[in-house]
Amino acid sequence: MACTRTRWDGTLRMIAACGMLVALCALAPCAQEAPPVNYDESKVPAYTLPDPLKTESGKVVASAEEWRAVRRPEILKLFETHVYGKTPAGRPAAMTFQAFDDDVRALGGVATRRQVRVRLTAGAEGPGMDLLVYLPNAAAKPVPVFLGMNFGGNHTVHADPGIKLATVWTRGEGSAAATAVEASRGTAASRWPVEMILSRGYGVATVYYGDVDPDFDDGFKNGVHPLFYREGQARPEPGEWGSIGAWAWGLSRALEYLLTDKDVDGARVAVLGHSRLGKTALWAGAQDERFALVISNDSGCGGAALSRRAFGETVARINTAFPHWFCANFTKYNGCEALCPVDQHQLIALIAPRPVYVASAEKDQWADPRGEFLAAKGADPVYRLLGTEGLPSGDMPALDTPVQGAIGYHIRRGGHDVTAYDWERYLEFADRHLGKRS
Ligand code: GTR
Repeated sequence: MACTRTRWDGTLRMIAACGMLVALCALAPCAQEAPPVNYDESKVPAYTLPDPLKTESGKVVASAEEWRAVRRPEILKLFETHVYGKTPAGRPAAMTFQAFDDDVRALGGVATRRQVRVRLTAGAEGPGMDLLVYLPNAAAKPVPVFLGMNFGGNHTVHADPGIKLATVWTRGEGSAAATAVEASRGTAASRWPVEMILSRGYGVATVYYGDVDPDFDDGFKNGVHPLFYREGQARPEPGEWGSIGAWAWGLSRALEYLLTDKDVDGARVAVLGHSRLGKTALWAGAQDERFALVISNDSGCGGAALSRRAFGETVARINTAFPHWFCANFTKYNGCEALCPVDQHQLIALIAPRPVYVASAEKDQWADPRGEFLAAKGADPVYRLLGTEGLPSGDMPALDTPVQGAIGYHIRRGGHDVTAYDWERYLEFADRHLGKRS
């Protein structure tokens, strides 16, 4: 017998609907057909969030020590097993950084531009990634840096002709075999206000996510996954990493370059991302505590939004449209989010006590702005246990009215995008938490 969801009548009543749901769903898969998309708040199912401050054995976590020693590792493992899959540990032994560009008079003299080939294998033929870094010439070094992946190739973040064109599959340029073209230089520049970031004393670093794993479902034949296959293994196991896990891993490798750059303050690197790359930034920040600050821009389902609300994009829809993003185990929760032992507020809690910012957009209902706010709020008890001010507002703030504590949140006017408004908030938040050198 398969589970059928009853969220349409506004109540989950999972036990009634599924009959001995927990027992049965452990044996039988949930219904895989995607129900209609719900955008009606009154039809959000009743749900209970897993308590981030109660251990799997039911013990209340009452101290920072217990959080660190017991509960945090438990939650991390649950996300590895059920959502993103487990990532191979650490950096590849053969990883090297090969700088191929260092222009101290870039962008009309305001920036130093560095480009580095991060080789992940001993031979040049294996997957590797190009890291683009701009540092503000006017600021005292070392500087804090924002690091994020981009969707279209490094050359799309700025029209600067010195940026190397992406060489592997480029999203949105025709076919899966397309490579980057000159005409696409600067096409994502509105999402990367490089001069504004530099003028505030920060550096900015980016990597094209397709360098780490091209974003299509090829059974994990390309990208970094095969580098870690055991003898005879052809694809990740159900509890091993998907593409989001790989992209997050790539961000940690990029951070490792930044830690070697004397002009970068490696203790003040913020990781950020938009949409699927916002999901990626959260997972990177949750796993890798070297990231000092984490920013999720419109990350939605499988990112900052609570899965149990099933509002807008759902687990079933995301796993169907993007079967390569999460681990195969995550499909068990298609239509049965309440059975997943974690929800996304606990992903945010894994970042505690480091500052985290969750941003939503009014017209981005697919990403469930309220679910993103409620996940930030759901992480608040952990932030408070660890001695921070947490999220300073218990109620969802009005449009364009940011709240900023150790957890920041805003919902701005407009749609699914990264805008100057978002960046202004991130810079304020970073000033507050990472400080600036004079
Ligand atoms: C959508 C997807 C979202 C979000 C977005 C993006 O198609 O449903 O989860 O990740 O793509 O990354 O732009």
